[in-house]
Amino acid sequence: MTDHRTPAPTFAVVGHPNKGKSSIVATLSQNDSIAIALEPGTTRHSQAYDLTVDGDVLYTLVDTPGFQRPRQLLAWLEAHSLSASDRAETVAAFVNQHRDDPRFHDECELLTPLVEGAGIIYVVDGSVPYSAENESEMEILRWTGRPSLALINSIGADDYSEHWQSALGQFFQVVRKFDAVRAPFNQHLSLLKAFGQLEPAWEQVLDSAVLHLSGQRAQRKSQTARLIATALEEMMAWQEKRTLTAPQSEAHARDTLAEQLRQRWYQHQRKREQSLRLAIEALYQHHRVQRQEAELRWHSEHDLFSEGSRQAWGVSRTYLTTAGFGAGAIGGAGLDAITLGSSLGTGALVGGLIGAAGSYFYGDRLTLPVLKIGALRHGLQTASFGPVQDSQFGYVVLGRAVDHWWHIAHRNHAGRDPLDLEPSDSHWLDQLDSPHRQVIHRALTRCRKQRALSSEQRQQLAETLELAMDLYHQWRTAGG
Ligand SMILES: Nc1nc2c(ncn2[C@@H]2O[C@H](COP(=O)(O)OP(=O)(O)OP(=O)(O)O)[C@@H](O)[C@H]2O)c(=O)[nH]1
Ligand SMILES: [Mg+2]
Repeated sequence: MTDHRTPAPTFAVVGHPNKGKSSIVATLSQNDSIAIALEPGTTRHSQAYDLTVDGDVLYTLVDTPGFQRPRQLLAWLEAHSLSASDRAETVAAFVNQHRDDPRFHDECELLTPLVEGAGIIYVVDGSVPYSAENESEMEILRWTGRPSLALINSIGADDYSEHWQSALGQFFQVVRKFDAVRAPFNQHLSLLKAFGQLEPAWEQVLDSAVLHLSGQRAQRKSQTARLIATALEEMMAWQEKRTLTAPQSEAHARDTLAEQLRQRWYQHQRKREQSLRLAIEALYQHHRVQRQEAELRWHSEHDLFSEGSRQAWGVSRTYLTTAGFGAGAIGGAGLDAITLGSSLGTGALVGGLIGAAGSYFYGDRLTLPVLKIGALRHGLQTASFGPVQDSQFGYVVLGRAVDHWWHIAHRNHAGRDPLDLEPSDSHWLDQLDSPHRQVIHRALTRCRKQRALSSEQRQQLAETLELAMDLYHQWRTAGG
């Protein structure tokens, strides 16, 4: 727990205009609502952002406007200071006297949190050369007497960080490289540890912040696994039903009905998938992720039900045979029982069909649900569409969900690029061992037969999905 006797430290993120100050604040406070833009002068006022975990504020970051007139400000300080011992007071006096002076609006905004006791995070752009202009800024910051750290954030492609390192080292206790957009989570943590080194009173608070954030990250992963498990359960079992008042004997009427129910079924599945996306994004405090298109057309060429989607996300035949089901090829006679496209060559079918517990699934193709019309009872008939007839659909949903999770979990809050989810061409789930494959496969099969999972089975599925997520991460980071 956070020690409530020690207040959470506050850091003011300061520097030249347009060097990534707001980006650093967004990433370290996990807040994607902060304005970040190409134009200098985007941030006009100082604004504090808390990082909270379970209601505890772990630290506060203050986003500030950039220095506009550092030389004039430094000249004023030098003219008004009597000795080195009154420098911090001289800075405070400057702010007091210039609060309403429009020429020094930005300087007063950025110095105020420092006068009030914040630590300093000075941000520079390592992709442009060091310039003497920065010296006045660094000198002013030194005058405040506050604990300070410099971050070299790289906006462009060039690298001048070594020059920066030696210059910054003369003014700041700690100098670190930190890319607001790309720095991985463990670098966020090591940066927090570095903040703790600035002042003895902050060390323990920031060490505990690191623990809290690591714990939160692990928890978010488990929660994601549960969210995916629930979505899979619902989507596998989903059925559109309608009660018919007149018997649907005519082929034309049946086709129309099938089309209506099919549309509704697809729409429901797409919406359910979208709500899963949003739930995972909310869990990671990403509220403004831009996807390429409107919800239902999201990644339309890899739509939930397309052949491309199946190829990208479905599992292989080999996978299915090792999911623990009695595998056996069925001869041509069995084919009529399944709604397969006629385009499939016989060669592709050999060994491809697996009979399991009275159901069929075909590893190389997504079998779509069909319209069923029940027997006439009391003058009424029920028409139904769904659930899916095989589990391949579940693997597609799972693959897409895990991929989306991974991108969200590794997205910094300074990121403003649209999220483009490229389908994978590798069956990463092949890394999963046979017992765990069985857990997933049994759950999917159970759900599509509309038998509810017990709470134990649900828990087991979520734990297995979490393992699958780890494997996905390993596959990704191994350069897959
Ligand atoms: N590639 C890359 N771009 C960055 C990074 N940090 C900032 N930028 C870009 O640099 C520009 C300025 O970023 P801001 O975070 O708004 O900079 P700022 O210092 O707050 O700017 P002002 O508020 O105008 O003083 C934006 O276009 C950002 O997208 C980074 O780490 N990598
Ligand atoms: Mg800004």
